[in-house]
Amino acid sequence: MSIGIGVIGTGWIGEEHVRRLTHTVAGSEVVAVSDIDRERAAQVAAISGARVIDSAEKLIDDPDVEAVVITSWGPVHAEQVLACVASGKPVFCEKPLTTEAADGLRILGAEQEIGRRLVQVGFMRRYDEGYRELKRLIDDGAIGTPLMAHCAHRNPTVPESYHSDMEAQDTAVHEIDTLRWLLGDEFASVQVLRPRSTSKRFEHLTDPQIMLFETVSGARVDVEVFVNCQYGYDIQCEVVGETGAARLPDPARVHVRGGGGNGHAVVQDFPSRFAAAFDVELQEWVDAVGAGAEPTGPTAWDGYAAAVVTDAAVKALHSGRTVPVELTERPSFYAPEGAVR
Ligand code: NAD
Ligand code: ISE
Repeated sequence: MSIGIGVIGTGWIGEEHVRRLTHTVAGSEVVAVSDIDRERAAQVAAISGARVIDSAEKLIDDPDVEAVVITSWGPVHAEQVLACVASGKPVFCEKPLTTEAADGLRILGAEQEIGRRLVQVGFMRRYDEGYRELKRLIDDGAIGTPLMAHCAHRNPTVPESYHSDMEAQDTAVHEIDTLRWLLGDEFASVQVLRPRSTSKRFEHLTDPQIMLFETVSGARVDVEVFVNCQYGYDIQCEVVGETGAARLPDPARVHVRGGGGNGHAVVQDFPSRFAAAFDVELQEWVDAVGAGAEPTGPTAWDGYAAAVVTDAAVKALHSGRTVPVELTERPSFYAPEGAVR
């Protein structure tokens, strides 16, 4: 028996997830899609033979839809997630859960009121084999207590609609979630530095940015966000502990010597860099939904905590100051480690 899934937002990643849920993930069937761009929705619906439904609200209420995947734009996630929770349906929401932390708090309240965790957030790096190995090493004490982490998040280019706040809200949000999970620590403050801007950006964009975080236990994390690096999709992460350092591996690529060089090709985009992670992420979500269990991945708390940090990073970018990260007390409903592996 397959789970009937409704997908809201049939843009770039919506289409990817419809393909994945149709051809790769076992136990799922995309039965309905919705997008404000109806023509686009119809094209994507054809991948799985799904119905096109006029609005997100109607899709959520549709009796054939047993669970919802939200892949619309970040600023509209909050209301759509709240509608899913109100209907008692499990919902997988692409990151960011909300672009503002206040909306995340509303989602935490709604889930607690209904008394069941229904929300999973699409922080897919937790499903990447390299990051999982890093996490195992840190948890096993292989590098001692973590003191620092150095990260880089480089995209080749971004569209003109991408703006400076999105370097935190849309891009560094991945490192923010991943480092909370890897270190088992919350962020306490953030400062944002503006290096010389690249001439390859759209004029309105501050790029690159360097985000400097301090965690509650005093570790330091630096994240270089550079979304017009031109040469490829490059994700770097090194965690330095008291007795060793552990670095995220580059994706497996054949090493070539010759033609005056000695190295391997750089991955060009995030779909190929994290394809396997997306597959595992959605399979585990479908398995949990199919079993009638609560989701096992990143929770609404994780989505809220990330949004508090990105709110602070946006303030830090505009003010030039170090901004504190102020989380509300974690409700016992979200276990101390949440669903974090
Ligand atoms: P996109 O612009 O290609 O697609 C978004 C779609 O949502 C568009 O078709 C738009 O018409 C639709 N939409 C907007 N408002 C809507 C509404 N109210 N109801 C229904 N549809 C609506 O964007 P994208 O790149 O596919 O990104 C979508 C989301 O996925 C974003 O939150 C983004 O951050 C996230 N994302 C995550 C990853 C990842 O690595 N996990 C990668 C890419 C995108
Ligand atoms: C995009 O939305 C993603 O989530 C990608 O993983 C990230 O690399 C990119 O910067 C975002 O815009």
